[in-house]
Amino acid sequence: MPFIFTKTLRQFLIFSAFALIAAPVTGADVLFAPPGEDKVYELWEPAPAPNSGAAFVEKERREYPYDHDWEYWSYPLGNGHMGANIFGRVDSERIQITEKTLHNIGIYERGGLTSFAEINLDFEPGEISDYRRSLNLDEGIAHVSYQRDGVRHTREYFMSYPDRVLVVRLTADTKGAISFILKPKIAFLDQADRTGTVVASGDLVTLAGHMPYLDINFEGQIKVLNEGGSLTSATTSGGSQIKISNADSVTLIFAAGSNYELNAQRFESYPNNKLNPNRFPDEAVSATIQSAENKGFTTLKRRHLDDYQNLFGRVSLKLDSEPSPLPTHELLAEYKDGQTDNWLEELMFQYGRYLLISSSRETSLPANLQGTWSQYHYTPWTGGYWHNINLQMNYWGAFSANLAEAFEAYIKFYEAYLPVAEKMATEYVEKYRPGNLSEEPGGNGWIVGSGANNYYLPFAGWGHSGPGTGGMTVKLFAEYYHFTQDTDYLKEIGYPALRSMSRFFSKSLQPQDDDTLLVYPSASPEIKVNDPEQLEGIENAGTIMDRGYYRTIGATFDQWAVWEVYEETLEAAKVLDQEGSFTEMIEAQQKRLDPILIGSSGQIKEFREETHYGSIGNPKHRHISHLCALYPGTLIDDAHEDWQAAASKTLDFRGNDTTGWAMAHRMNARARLDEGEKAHAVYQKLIAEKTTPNLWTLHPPFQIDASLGLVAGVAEMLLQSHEDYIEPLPALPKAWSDHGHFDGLVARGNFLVSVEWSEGQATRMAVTSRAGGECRIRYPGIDSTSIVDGHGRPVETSSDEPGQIRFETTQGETYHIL
Ligand code: FUC
Repeated sequence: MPFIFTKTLRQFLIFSAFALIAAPVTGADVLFAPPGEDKVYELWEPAPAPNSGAAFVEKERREYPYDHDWEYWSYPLGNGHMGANIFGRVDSERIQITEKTLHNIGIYERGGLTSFAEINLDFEPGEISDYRRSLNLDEGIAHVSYQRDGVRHTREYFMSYPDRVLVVRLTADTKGAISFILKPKIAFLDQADRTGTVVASGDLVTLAGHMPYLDINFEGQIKVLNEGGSLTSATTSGGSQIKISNADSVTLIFAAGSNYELNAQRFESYPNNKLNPNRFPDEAVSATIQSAENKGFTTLKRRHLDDYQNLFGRVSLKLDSEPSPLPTHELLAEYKDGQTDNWLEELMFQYGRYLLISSSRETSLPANLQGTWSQYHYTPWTGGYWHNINLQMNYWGAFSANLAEAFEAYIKFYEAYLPVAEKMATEYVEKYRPGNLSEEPGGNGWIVGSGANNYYLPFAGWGHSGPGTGGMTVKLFAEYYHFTQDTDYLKEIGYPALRSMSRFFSKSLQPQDDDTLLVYPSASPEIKVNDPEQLEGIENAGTIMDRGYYRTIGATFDQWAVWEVYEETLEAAKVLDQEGSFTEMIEAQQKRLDPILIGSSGQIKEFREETHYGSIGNPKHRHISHLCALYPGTLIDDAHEDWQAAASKTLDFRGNDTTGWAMAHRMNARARLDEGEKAHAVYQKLIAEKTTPNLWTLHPPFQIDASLGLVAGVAEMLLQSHEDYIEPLPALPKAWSDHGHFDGLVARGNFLVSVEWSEGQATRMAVTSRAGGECRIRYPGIDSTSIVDGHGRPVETSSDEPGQIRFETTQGETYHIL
């Protein structure tokens, strides 16, 4: 299923962006070093992260705990399964570990992510100088370097996906200079929700325990591999440790696991019968450690780099930027102070790609609300999969930013929860639309509600989110196909998911007197009416539910979701030649949805009964769910200029004073409208107001969605392809326009695209066809350019109208637009 990124493709890619052009084209073996590409993407600081300890949390933000040191200053590493936060300290180093399956009861008593372990490395005091720590994004490696009493000490940290371990390597420029005490702890062992032991024996520390609530058995092991010097281990009731004395170098290998298995049973009942209490992760964790030990540090590092760089290295970017010499917190402080810097904007994009690679891999669980990182006993919002925007936002950028494999984590998750999602759809139809009930298994489609986690799937359609959450989710399944063109996937997974969601939607619609079909019951995620007086005088007003949530009929979000899912289902059916009575039925229904209405203020209405802008709900609300029809949807498109104008106006009304993720959504929406300056302005605001010195982004508190959503946003400003054409530079803001390029972004149809620009105009463009098929490009003046293939042979093109061309492509071939 995953597409393969071969060396030849990479060569094509580098070649295509930077080579040739005026000179005769000689073939893919011509390689030019990309000019000015010797830059290093890194976060760095001249001081260790502050640390008040795991137990020290503040409670300010909506009563959620937060650890300022961890959230602002530590560097995150991850391999999808685990996360590690590195503080880089020289007195007592703190490495905090998260393992995605470790959950306690959580703040809503439906399960929630909890921290796994705290590993300290206690060093002797000494005279420290010349300190530097960094997180190198080109390598996926954190570094610490300093002089202690005249000896240079260096550390490297990486989280390997292929070997499923965290590796920490300590070296010094003087033999025998490395001494420290390794003190691992099970996080929050003083809390009643877990028991466990930490046993140090020889060169190994084992942290093993049990969490009765979900029957979790967990285990972590740390192996110490020293060259030179000696080890002494001690296990006492006060803690277990290994003392490392006078080593030349030390490698620490950490692995962890639990008895969690991803399958339908996880979601069946709550909270009982979740896991098999007689299964223990000991054997698997021991085998992982053994296998990593056998490989040794050099091999582990090479395997990590091969794996990581194959993903990270796919996109090169230059946003008219020069690398900054400043430490990251100073760069950010200056930015917040108004000295905006394109380098930081470029770095945030690449960092978002790094965070996605680190938190979502083919065999891991998906990226959750905090990616894969939590230092908390009770993670804010449970650290779950919030399906009323956050989860989807995590993956919006995956496809265009050339990381489609990251979404496979979610596909596996979906396959596991599907039987329960189908049962819930049946319950839903039974409850609200009993006349439409099908008795067949899966016959009512599937649904997914908002606050899911690894052990729990919520019902959709309560007051705070309508059935559209499932529609917004399955849209990602369609995008996976558009970007990869993987028809086997479409046949086996994508189309069945779309078709089944369409089936559910077809049952949730209620015919109206005016012949429209409206979703009932329906809601726009999180919209509340706090004062019932607001609804006075509004004809056909909905109902105020528990806690103020507003329930209605045919909210724009739900109507859009039905329209979009029908559209994708119809398209997929055509690709697979599966059209028939079902597709005819939904095609007929799609025409009766009347999804977009314009209100008296010229706004896109969020609710059909809405009059002027803001007449229902909070006019400054963070959610802009009705504008999902614009992004990630395709309903508000170039064929509907009036809707686009209304969407722009709605964004103006809503404003940008909002949470981190909500800014990222606005950025994408503005990009879709080709409003480059406005997209850029909200991006700048996200960096200035919601970004921490470790470049994480905040709701607040910390959530991963804005960091991943902005990846989609930047890509959307540079390249679009949702309207059947590849459109380079649709929303290039002035600040980036003098000179820049991108190389390796992906367009629908699975075209790898490279563009160079100068003074706001594309000056070179190359497209590598990864799946064959027709390539269509829209760009002013493109119909008067000529196109050659990778061998310099002219390519025949045709043009339907000015500014557009189309031509047939051969899989694997690169086309240069001159
Ligand atoms: C949605 C949002 C909140 C928050 C939560 C995790 O409910 O409305 O702002 O991001 O998810």
